[in-house]
Amino acid sequence: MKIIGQLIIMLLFTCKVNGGDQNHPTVHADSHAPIGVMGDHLHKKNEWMFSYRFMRMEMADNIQGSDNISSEDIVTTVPNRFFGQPMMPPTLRVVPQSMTSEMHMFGIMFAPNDDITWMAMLNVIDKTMQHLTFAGGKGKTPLGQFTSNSSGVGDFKLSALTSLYQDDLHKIHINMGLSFPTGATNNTDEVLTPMNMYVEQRLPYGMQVGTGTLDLMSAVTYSAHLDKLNLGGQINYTMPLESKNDQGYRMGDSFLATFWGGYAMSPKLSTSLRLIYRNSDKIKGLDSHIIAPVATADPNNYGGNNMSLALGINYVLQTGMFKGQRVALEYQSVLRQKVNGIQLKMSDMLSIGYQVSF
Ligand SMILES: [Cu+2]
Repeated sequence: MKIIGQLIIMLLFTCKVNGGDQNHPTVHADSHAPIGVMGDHLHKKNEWMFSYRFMRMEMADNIQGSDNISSEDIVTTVPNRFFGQPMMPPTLRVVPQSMTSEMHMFGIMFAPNDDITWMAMLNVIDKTMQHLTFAGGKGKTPLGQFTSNSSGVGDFKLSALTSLYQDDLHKIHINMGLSFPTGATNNTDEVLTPMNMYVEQRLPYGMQVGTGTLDLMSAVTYSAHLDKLNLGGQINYTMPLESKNDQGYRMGDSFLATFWGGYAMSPKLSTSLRLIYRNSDKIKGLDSHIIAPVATADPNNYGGNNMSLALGINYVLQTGMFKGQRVALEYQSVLRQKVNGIQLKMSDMLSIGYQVSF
């Protein structure tokens, strides 16, 4: 957190030096999409933008498909796909209870000309999962709880944004990018086994901070401004370009569609409402180091779809040394979800962001 504080101070200072230009156009609060949307705008020739976003996502309780399932039902009825291997019981014995994912996202945008804007992003990720282990090979007796933690730098992303159409009212652009496998896929932590031993193990897929594959990211974005009202939408598709990573698997393709509307109460302040639909496939392949009687160790228990609604607020500072800097917040809540197999239930997501261009 200290490093982030220093970085923000550095950015503020940079802006004071470069942002003093009185010819710089006034930035309005509603000139960008809600803060949870990535790559929603292009820049003018020679413009730079730095952004920092903090995202926090909470998950709790388990669902099978879209129905709740208790920890006791999981450990007595759900088969363990590793049954038959040494020390592996016939049913699952460890149940995730909750998960918190935090991301610090650093982004840079630069436009060498009016037709193309480059965007680079790097995330620092921190994931924590609470588990409940049940005693022995069968039964409903809890043994104890344990927490897994995994953190590090995620996958580095580089995209190019190009305008397809633009008039006074509407804009359409496409994003094409690559996600490079800079994030780790082999993080480990101590886990409590049903035999009451603490063992250092490779953490399941969802606890890793990278995908391990080179991924293609594509998106098309539409936005419109009508006086105090702004509307927009973005459709994203991400797919791995490799059939498997060094560990032997690949993440599923993912699709995201989002639509938003914003209202500017003043040039400084705007609010937004956004609908988000996500769909992702299960993991293909298997990491032979991930073997445990827990749902997260099975590649079939990944992917699914969900629909969320987000409320956002944007504020732009328009005078003084902070001129043109934008701070924004977006709070997302899941309306409905359906998962492949058994997974923790997504609940809320909070995004806080800071953007400055010069
Ligand atoms: Cu930008």
